[in-house]
Amino acid sequence: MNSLFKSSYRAFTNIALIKYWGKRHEDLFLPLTSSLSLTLDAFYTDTTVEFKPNAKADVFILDGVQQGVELTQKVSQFVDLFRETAGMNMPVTVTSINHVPTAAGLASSASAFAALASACNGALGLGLDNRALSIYARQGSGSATRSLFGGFVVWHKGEGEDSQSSYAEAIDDAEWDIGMLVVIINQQQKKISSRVGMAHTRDTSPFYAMWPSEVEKDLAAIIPAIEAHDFETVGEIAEHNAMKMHASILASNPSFTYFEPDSLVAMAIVKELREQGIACYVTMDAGPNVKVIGRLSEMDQIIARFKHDFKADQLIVAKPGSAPIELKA
Ligand code: 2P0
Repeated sequence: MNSLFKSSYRAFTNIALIKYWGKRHEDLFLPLTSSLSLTLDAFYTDTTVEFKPNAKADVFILDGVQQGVELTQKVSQFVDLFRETAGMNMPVTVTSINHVPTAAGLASSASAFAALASACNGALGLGLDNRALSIYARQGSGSATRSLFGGFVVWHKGEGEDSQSSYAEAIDDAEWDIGMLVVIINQQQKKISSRVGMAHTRDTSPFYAMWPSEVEKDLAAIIPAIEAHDFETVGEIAEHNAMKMHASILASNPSFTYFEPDSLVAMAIVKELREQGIACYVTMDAGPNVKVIGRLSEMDQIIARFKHDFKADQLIVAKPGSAPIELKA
């Protein structure tokens, strides 16, 4: 519903094919490298923002539960970016429903901050475009930058400490034969958040020195492959990029990993499918869940094989998703 000072948006999560792992500026959420993702339709956050001139304080309700001081403050600080832009200071009530297994490596923060940025823009009538909103979303969570667009999206790292130069851009609508099978291995909160994990990797992993140049190479190779709809090259580059990120994480000191035994089971299945002539590839984020990049036209065969080792409710097919959409009453 959208009335005076009120607006609702749905934003979709995204999964990086070329990962963001490490910041050069913590407070501004400026990344060390650019990254590239595919927005997915199956995981999203619905958020309503309402500014209330007579309210006493900000309120944040997530999945029907009013949140405590810590999370509310996080939301308040983010909304402050918009209140400053609008030159007003009205309290806000933010109501969100997450259709994403929270903090299980499915980037709920990506859809959450993209939806919140879009709804703040709508509620305050600021008229910012999605590129401008991606700069706001970035300051909530890095991966949220990319959820302001649909299909394949690049997040440009930008220059120096210039916040305005680090934004997202859509490069391809992904309306071809590509999607993801998300294999839910564990829905529990992850033990080491991305924020902590990426700083630890950057600061202690000797392999991290190679990461920025590997990302540059992978981006330069994957963008033309996406433009050519070359599924196999896209998948190969994405899988290799994810493994390089996880190898760099493993080489941290003290070492850690997001892999769990079933993550390795899923990876072995993907190799087996490839040997049988079904091209599919693995990517993984800051959690144990495995995302299988596959042709939508071959998903039934991929799922049939996964069902030997996983339950049906652990397997979710996602098609490419869109930019945030306004929810009207
Ligand atoms: C990505 N991930 O590119 C990478 C790959 C997880 C692994 O972005 O500190 O929640 O809020 O910027 O965005 C997850 O990290 O971290 C993430 P912050 P974020 O999708």
